[in-house]
Formats: sequence, structure tokens, C-alpha cells
Amino acid sequence: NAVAQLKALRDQFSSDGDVVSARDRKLTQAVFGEALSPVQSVDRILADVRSQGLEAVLRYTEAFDKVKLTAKTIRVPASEMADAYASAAPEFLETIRRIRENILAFQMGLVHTSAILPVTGMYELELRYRPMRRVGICCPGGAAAYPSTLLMTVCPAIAAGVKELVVVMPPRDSGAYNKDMLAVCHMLGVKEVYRIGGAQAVGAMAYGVQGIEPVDMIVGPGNLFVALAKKKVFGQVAIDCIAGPSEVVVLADSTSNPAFLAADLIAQAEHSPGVPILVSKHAPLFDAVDEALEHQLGELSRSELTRDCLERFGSYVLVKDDDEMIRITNELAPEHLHIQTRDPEAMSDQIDNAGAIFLGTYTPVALGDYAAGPSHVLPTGGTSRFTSGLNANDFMKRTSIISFTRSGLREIADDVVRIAEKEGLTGHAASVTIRLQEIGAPAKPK
Ligand code: HSO
Ligand code: ZN
Repeated sequence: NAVAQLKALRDQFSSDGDVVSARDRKLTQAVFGEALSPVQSVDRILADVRSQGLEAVLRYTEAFDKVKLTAKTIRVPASEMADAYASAAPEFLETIRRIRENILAFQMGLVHTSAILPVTGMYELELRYRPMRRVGICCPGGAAAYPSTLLMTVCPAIAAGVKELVVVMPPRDSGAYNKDMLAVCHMLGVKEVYRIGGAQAVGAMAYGVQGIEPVDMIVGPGNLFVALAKKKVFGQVAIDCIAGPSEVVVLADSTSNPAFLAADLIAQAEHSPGVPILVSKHAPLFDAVDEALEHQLGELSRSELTRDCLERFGSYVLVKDDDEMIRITNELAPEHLHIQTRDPEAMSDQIDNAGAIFLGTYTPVALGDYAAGPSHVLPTGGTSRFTSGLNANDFMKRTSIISFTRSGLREIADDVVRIAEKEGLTGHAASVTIRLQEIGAPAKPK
């Protein structure tokens, strides 16, 4: 039942783009002169940014963010970032610096290295990795500013060797007007920060507009408009996974601590929307967690939103045994999986689908959200069946390099000529045989 409920929720989010809600109706009527769905709005915005450039970006920024910017004020000056850094709390900067080191160490350790494969002395093959030159990063300006999202997107790109990093943040107190966010950009060496968000920011980075050069890849979370825009510009640029509401599946048994479990569900619901699901075969656990929830919710800063989110999206799943627990988890393919059963490692061996797995009592998801090393940009909505969290290798592409000796050419020539003739591409065949003639070794059919 909880599984069906989660699937329904995920379907709703993925189809939201086609529905004109009451809120969209009012907003789009005012902006476009007609009621449009999010998908239609995003199509319109991207088309306008493509044809009208910066002018459209500024117009939509004014319409959606209610801020009037110019070609000059759209970009955050280097001095403003340096000032933000200079006036930031030293302990905050120390924390960011330590976390940056954790993330860089992990991300640098996993970067693919180029591989050379000699083939029997006849020729050599190489798979060469190179970073993308220029990457655009979306940072949402939601209810609160998230410096962690800057760390979790920028550091993997730095580890890959990306030279030009562009950050876009909406012109809000939780975005491009936030001093802590700017201080973190400065510390991470991000030189280009623009006060734009939404589909217009994605369009500006994908197509390029006056003052903003186009990028090769766009990553980072955002609202529905950002997600739809990223999907739409995919092909023009690379993108990372499309992030929906955050989710956690917690696996527990009679050995788990109900107070810890309650804290984990609350931490997830706090994202509101966040989807917390507790799975166990130990029925009495649910009552104990309920009690702990009541106790803990009273003490929270965002307790109203969190409580509401728990009630709407939270669920308990009672399973009959471990096999069912594993089957359901793989079927849900959650963004975060936290295993707090007796032997978490053994259980995790059986998990095929999860964005990130947190093992045991002393590994709350917050450690991964903030400080451990893997990026917190993870696949949601069941997409961990086929995709993965952001990492340094996502910013690299491969080039295959092929190099033949004379004898290698002689060895492979017959096969190439034969298949080229089969395809009717005699020019291809001739590009081989002309060399054989020079070598003085005519192609012999095998
Ligand atoms: N849990 C979120 C990331 C986040 N948590 C940011 C706190 N700040 C998505 O993985
Ligand atoms: Zn989180």
C-alpha cells in the first residue's frame, strides 16, 4: 500500500508539468497573457531566451522573481564575493573548508584514469578522459539557502578538472543575495555567478546570451521549471539527473532505536516535500516510533511544515521477512536508503537500486547530505534503477584513440576492405588499399 502510495506521488510529480494549477493559471496569465502549463511555459521561456537573448532573461527575471536587473547587475561582481568571504563567520568558513577537503578527496579518488590497451603489437588503443571545459550549476533559492548544494556540485566538477564554473542563483535572500552563498563561491574559486534562476537561467547557460557564454553541461537541483528546462536543453548540453522531492527508506528491526528512527524520518520530512518511509518486520516498532515522533516534533524549528509533510507523505511498511524488505526496497529504488537492522552490511549486499546507502546506527543521512564526500545530488523518483548520484566522472567525457603500425594495417586491411565493399562504400575501401600499395603489400583476400 505504501509502495502504491509512493508510486502515485512520484507519478504526480512527473506529470505536474502538464497540468495548469490554479497558481500557474494566475501567474502565466499575467506573464504570457494566457494560462499555460509548466511544460508550455518552459517551452516559451526557452524559445524566447534563444531568440531574444539577455533581454528575455531580464524580462522573465522581472516577471517571476520581481527583480529588475540589467546587463551589468545580473552578474555578481568579484568584489562582492570577496567582501562576503571577508565578512563571513570564521567558524563557518572553517567548516566549509573542511567539508570541501572531504568532498575533493573522495571525488578525486574516483576520477577515471586514461587506459592504454596495446593489441598484439599491431596497433594501440587508448581511452582518454578529459574534463568538460565549462559547466553551469543551478543552485535553488528556496525557503532557505543551501551552501551544501554549492559544495556538492562545485567540488565534483573541480575534482574532474573543469576550468570554468558558472553558478546561477535566483535573485533572493536565499540565493544570489545571500552572503554565505557568495562567500562559499569565493572560497571554491567560482568566478562567474549570475543572479538568475528558473528556466530562463537554464536557457541562458545552454544557448548563451549577451555576457554569458554557453556551457557544455548544466547540473544541480531546482524547482519543476528548472527540471523541465534541463530536460528540454538536453542534447544541446549535457545534464545530470533530474531531481524531484527528496526521499529516504529506512530499514529497521527490533534492535533499532525508535528515537533515532523518528529523528531520521523528521530530518527527511523537514525538506517538505520530503518522503520518509520506514520498513520493518517488527510491528511494535511503529508505535514506539510514533511516540518518539510526537516527542521530537514539538522541539523543531520547522515543525508545522515537517509534521504536515510526515502526515501526507510518510509511511510505515510492515513486511513479513527480510526477503520482502529487500524486494520492496529494490522496487522503490529510493534516493537515500538507511539500513539500521542487525547486520546492515549483509542487507546492503542485496540492494541493487538506491542513490546512496547509509549503514548502521551511527550514519545518519545528514552526514552524507553535508560532509562525507559523495555528492548529495542523487537520483530520486525511482530513477536509481538506471542512474546515479553526481560525481566527478560525470564532468568527463571519453575520447577513443586509435593508432596502427604498418604491419597492423596490413593485418586488418582485408576485413576492412571486405566490409566496406559490402556497404557499397568503395571510397572507404580505397583509403585502405591506397596505403597497402604504398607499403607494397596488396590486400589478399583471407
Ligand atoms: N537531502 C537533500 C540534500 C540536502 N539536505 C541539502 C540538506 N541540505 C537531497 O539529497
Ligand atoms: Zn537533506
